Amino acid sequence: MTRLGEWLAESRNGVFFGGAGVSTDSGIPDFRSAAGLYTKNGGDSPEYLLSTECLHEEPEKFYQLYKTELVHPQAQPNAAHHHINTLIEAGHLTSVVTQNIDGLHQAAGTQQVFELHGSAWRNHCVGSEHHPATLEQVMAQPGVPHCPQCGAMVRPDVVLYGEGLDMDVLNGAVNALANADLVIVGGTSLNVYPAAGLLQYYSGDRLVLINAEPTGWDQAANLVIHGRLGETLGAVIEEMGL
Ligand code: CNA
Repeated sequence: MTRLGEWLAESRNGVFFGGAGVSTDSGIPDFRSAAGLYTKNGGDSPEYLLSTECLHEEPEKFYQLYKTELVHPQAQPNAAHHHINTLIEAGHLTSVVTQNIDGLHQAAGTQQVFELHGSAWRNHCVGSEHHPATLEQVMAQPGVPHCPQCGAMVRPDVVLYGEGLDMDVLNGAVNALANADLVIVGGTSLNVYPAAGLLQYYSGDRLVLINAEPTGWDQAANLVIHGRLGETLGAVIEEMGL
């Protein structure tokens, strides 16, 4: 058996920690690989275009990028989301900590998901009443969406550059990582903080990194696999007979 297969088979409390690379096979581009967002948008940086400053000062610009590049309501979970859910159902992993905002782990059946950066599927207006809005309502209006009830701009419940993480989500993720007997990190360049820094709460010796490219955390991991997530997890699940 491979080392990953052995560790997963022994794990009862594992956590999967992921990023945009988990969803690339669903047709959602990530930020930092060759075809990602960071190689496009010549002028403004993605950090500015996805910041709270841009949302409030140039909402048209924000929504232009957000609606065309970041949000893909038709996307379906891919093999990686399904394999992770299989490992949860088999009792080897307990939860997912994700930087993604696409809701695809839940679409694959996973219930315990700590969405560090929120979800595109939840939205509210910036008026004093914070009326909720659906993603459908956001996407149906051209350009900047407005609240049908009060007319204020609608914004997604996602954590933009310049904003802090939700404390309940953060505490849940920290707790899961601190109690984990194995952590599999997959499909993330681990460049975005504070999310990447949460890995420091895992104090065990089974930190596994699965990523298409090297990351700055490769030296800190106990096992590094440079490969595609769907295929790597598919092979290990087969090996485990799941
Ligand atoms: P990133 O910085 O773009 O890194 C993604 C990493 O995944 C890269 O190192 C790729 O090499 C790797 N990768 C891509 N596809 C695969 C694959 N199939 N198998 C294995 N590795 C792969 O993205 P991060 O998540 O690290 O950055 C954090 C940002 C990106 C968060 O704030 C996210 O909200 C944001 N984001 C989210 C989505 C989404 O919700 N699907 C999409 C794009 C960006």
